Amino acid sequence: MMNDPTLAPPYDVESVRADFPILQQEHHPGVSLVYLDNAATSQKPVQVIDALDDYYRRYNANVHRGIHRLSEEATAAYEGARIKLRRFINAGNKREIIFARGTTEGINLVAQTWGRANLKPGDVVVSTQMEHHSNIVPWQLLAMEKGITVRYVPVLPDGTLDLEAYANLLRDEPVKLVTVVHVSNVLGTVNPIAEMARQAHEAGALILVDAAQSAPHMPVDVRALDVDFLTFSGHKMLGPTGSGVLYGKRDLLEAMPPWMGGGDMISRVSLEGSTWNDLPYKFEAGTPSIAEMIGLGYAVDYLTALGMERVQAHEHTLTAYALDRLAEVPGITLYGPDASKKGGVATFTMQGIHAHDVAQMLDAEGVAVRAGHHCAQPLHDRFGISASARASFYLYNRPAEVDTLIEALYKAKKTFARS
Ligand code: 7TS
Repeated sequence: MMNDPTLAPPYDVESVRADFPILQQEHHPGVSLVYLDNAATSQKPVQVIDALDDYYRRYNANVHRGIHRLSEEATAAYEGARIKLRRFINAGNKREIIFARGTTEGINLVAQTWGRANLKPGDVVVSTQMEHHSNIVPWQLLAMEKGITVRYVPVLPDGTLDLEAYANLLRDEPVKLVTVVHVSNVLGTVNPIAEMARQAHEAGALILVDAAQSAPHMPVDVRALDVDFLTFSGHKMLGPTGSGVLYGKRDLLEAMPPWMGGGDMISRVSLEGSTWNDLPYKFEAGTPSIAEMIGLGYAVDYLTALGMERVQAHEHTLTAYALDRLAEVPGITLYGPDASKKGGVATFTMQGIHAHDVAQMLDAEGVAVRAGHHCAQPLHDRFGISASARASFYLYNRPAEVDTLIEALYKAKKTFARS
């Protein structure tokens, strides 16, 4: 019965907002904060802030080491977070949940362990033109080292991937790995990962998914998608910076060599050589981000209690409204597909006003957006622009904030018309 959406209480954005202390403050004297930079990082609810506070006040200790009570409590909370994260993405086993500092580290881990061990000169890795730099540069580094080739699936004018080109690459080239973003941080495009995974596997390739912009905003089920690796950042989903996850299928992770060497990742060390710890610890060298991962566990509790379907529906309504209203503003160009095909991102340029100036003028009105290339320069090159402004939404944003954004944009236009 719990899953019957007709029985769920309506989404109450005001009670969600009440959990976020930062949203209660003024951005400038007399101007309230309209935080629309959620694709960069999310704000944190009091439940997560309190979890960090409680850890440092009451049971701060290193994990997996001490026999004392504090260390046991810290270890239980830290490993408890792993179980929460396993459930959150429906992984089959908690050993498949590798804790990492974020998406960037997750991708680099796969490149440096699986990639180094399995790729040889001539092998092809397929990425796309809409990737964040963190899913381009690690493969370029590997290409310099191993002589592999990186190919990119082009982006069509509507901001979706050219899936015909993708199928052709898989058919014509010795592709060993497809590495693709689930939801673009600029266009908002939701890529058809289950279908892309099916095609990759049919061609004998593995697939790695950058879920930095999907895991915080929609249900993600690694088994339903049938992906080999998937990674995301805690700080974009209400959790602390320095927290994140790399999911990998167990047999793949078992066969991969470790990456960083040090404490915790070994089984036995002698001066002649060492053996490795079991999963997931083989990939978790050194003292990890203990408080941060515990905090991320609380963030997952918060998201799960709200329900990811409801978070997604709320953001969809906001995005559709924002795109409609933005389209009314003269001189605006919007990038990416329509609301039905995208996550909570609205990226635009304004004729005659540089994106940085747009962001600065919005800031004066209390509206925080990001301007620049959003760590996706090849994508900006594709659309022939060097910078854009981006409003990105999350579970605490309300339609009235879209209105504030639009009013601030009209004001910016007026100011520029005068100058
Ligand atoms: N992949 C995508 C799709 C992202 O949006 C980001 C961060 C990353 C990877 C890297 O995540 P990190 O947590 O390891 O840094 N994106 C953004 C952004 O759009 N604005 O600021 C950071």
